[in-house]
Amino acid sequence: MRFTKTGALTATVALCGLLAGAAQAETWRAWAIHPEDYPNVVAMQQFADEVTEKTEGRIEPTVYANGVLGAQPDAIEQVRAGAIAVGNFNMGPMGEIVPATNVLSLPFIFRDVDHMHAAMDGEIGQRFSDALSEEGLVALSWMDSGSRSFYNTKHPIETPADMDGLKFRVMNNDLYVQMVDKLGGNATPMAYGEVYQSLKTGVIDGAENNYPSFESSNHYEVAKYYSITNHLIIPECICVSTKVWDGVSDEDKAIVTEAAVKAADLQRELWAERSDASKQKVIDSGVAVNEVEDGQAFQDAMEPVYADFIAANPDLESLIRDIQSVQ
Ligand code: GTR
Repeated sequence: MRFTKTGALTATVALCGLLAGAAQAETWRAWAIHPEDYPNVVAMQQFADEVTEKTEGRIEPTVYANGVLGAQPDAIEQVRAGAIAVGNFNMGPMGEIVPATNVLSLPFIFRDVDHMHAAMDGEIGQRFSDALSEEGLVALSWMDSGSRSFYNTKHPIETPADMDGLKFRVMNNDLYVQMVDKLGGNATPMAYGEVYQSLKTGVIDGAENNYPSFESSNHYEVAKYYSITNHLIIPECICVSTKVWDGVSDEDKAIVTEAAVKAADLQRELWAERSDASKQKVIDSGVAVNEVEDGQAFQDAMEPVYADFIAANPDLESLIRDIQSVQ
């Protein structure tokens, strides 16, 4: 091949044209912690497809599943920095960044999942969205995450005394350390991706999660006792980086928001099915599932956690009371 000056010029002009075209299409990296077939990731994929289609490729999200873009606390920071555009985040690790969201990590703050939805789909959800937006995150919609219970490799937990001497992995939030401590166990904050190996090698004795996570992470292969305490019901968001959002046109903001709301609707539907299926799968595999004898004992043990939290965050007491009074 022979290069002439004009040829090189034409090629350069063509390349610039291509690059300019590419610059108009915004590629968004979307963070997701779970595997591709998990309800949240299926929903994120639907979100990505719909955004690409309806914006005619002006915004093209790509979903990175299995936490490959990093552990959750780091990914939240990356979204705030604008390096990752969007993510499906649990409010648990969010508390370290957005203090108001810690209210959602108070054990037994919601009576049940319906109570959580009633609060988050209304004015209270808006208060959390406002708090998130002050820290660089735009919450577009709220997903379900069921309720979390303890599981371990040693024996069933019937009363808080059964947690004595057991080491539990918790998500990265000091409230969970206090929670386990007040129940008599030992807590170790750890990234989700490290839990399976740590259970297997005995670095920890247990952890806590909902059925779909317990099952899809394969923790159930190692931890054969799942004890229903339902101590945490923590919502999850589809959250976009404010840094990215500020550059989006109003027309595309409307498209992205609608896609996120539809994705959350799909997630909630799939969630209900997956919870049942995961429960059945773990039971079939030989996991002993038990209801704790006295759920009230677990709730009573949380009184000092609430007292300390309110003492340290007096401005959040009214939010706690408002949530509790949602019917
Ligand atoms: C799951 C949740 C994840 C992550 C995980 C964990 O239920 O969907 O976002 O928070 O729990 O325990 O780290």
